[in-house]
Amino acid sequence: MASGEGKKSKDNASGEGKKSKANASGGAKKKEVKRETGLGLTNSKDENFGEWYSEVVVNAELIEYYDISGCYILRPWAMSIWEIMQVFFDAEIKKMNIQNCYFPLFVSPGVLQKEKDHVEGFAPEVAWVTKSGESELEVPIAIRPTSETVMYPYYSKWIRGHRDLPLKLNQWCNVVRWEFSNPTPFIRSREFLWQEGHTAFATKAEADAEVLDILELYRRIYEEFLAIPVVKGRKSEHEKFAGGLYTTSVEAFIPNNGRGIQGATSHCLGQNFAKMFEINFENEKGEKGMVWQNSWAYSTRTIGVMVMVHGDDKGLVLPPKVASYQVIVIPVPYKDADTKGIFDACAATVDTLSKAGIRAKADFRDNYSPGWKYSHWEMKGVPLRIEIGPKDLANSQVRAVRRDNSAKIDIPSAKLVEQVQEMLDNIQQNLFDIAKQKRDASVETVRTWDEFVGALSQRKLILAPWCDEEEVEKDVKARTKGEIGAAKSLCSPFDQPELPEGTICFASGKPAKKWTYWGRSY
Ligand code: 87F
Repeated sequence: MASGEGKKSKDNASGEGKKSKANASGGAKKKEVKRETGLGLTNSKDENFGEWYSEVVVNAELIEYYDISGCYILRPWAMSIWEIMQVFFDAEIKKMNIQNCYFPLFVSPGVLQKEKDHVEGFAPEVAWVTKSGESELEVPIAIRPTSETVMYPYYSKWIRGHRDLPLKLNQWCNVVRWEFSNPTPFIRSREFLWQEGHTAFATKAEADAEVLDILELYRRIYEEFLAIPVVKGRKSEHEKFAGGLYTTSVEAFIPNNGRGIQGATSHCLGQNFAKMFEINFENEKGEKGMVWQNSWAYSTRTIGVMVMVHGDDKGLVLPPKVASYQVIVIPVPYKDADTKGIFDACAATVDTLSKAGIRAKADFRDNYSPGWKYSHWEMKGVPLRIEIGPKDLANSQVRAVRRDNSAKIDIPSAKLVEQVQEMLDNIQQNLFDIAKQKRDASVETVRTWDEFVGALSQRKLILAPWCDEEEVEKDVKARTKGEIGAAKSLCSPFDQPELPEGTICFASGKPAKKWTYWGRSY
């Protein structure tokens, strides 16, 4: 790795662009650690968001820090969330006749630089292999930051006639971008996992349709799986992928620090890459044409957004749809209780739930108390806890406790599956509803520059009428530059409020063309 940077930095997620000095002033913000168990968080989400995030991802056993800054170990608890989303997305794209493939991790310098415009701005982030053992490589080799330049020479080779189209490939892989600003687990890391889709069509109409079909899948990942509301929209010329024609995205919002976050992108590349890589085909009439291309991706960033949106002061809160255990069953034997009976009831509960397709697990460890287990599984965000003690055994019932709102109910054993399923569905819906309430409460519609600046200082997600001029966006960035980062456009929502004739741009005073979301962002 040419960058040779191995120093350990303590990452944070405050999104304030600098390290927050955690509790330097005497720990007034610290909550007392539960010393007896070692469980519990020392930082609170509302008071010290960045430190809280760093603590949650580690204490919930999602990640472990690594000795290379910006690189993180994804532990099974994180990987299982990724896999659940992967199973969904992979099946959906297969229904669309998109096929999986795998291209190499390494890129030769010639190929990487072929599409200059696209690589230029990103060049500082490309990591290079320069040595093998002690000897310098004759030609250094780049590590893929994305795979356009890796794949498209072969698209040129494989596509000859209209019968070779559409060509629709996807790969699940890792990419490396040697970021220098504020690394944050899941949100901005130097290596991350994603899927990247790269498709080629005979017509623009087909490409346009696919851009939106994929974007809808991304919306579903966020809203249906992660219980996070997103806005679908189009990126400005300034914020789009420079190598493409236009970029669409799903945008989420973190109310605690007032930052927007791009959740996933679906680009129409137009014919830019086709020109560069000579991806041509002959149509039915024997005429030559250039393909229309798309590319699209979502990454492990999804998991970070989920932690930020739903987590609380007890730790992670997992939406049931992505929880690897949806139910944790904990035996609560008292001194003289029928311990074997209780353990058997726990095992039977897991068995019944599992047979019904509910992901359940019992914690039979005998070196931890029930209280410790409660805290442990709360920290890990398991949606539903089932406790079984002597009274429950006697009454043929179990006690269920929700992670999202701590509500407790007794469920008769005969109605176990039905009621647990109903509670899980309620938790999923409740998490989405609360996240949407908070997001919506953060939206502020403004019409003037003064209102814009006021809303920005209150960490709002700002909806403003805009003239859609690139120079004006650059000006907004320049005028809002400061300690905690400049404001930029997030997207112009597809779902546009009415824009009455004569509405003027909040920043330039020129006629407004569209409503656009603005804010600070990750
Ligand atoms: C970093 C280094 C080199 C982003 C980079 O969004 C190149 C790039 O091209 C780069 N960071 N990008 C843009 C990626 C565009 C596009 N690629 C396929 C996607 C979706 C998946």
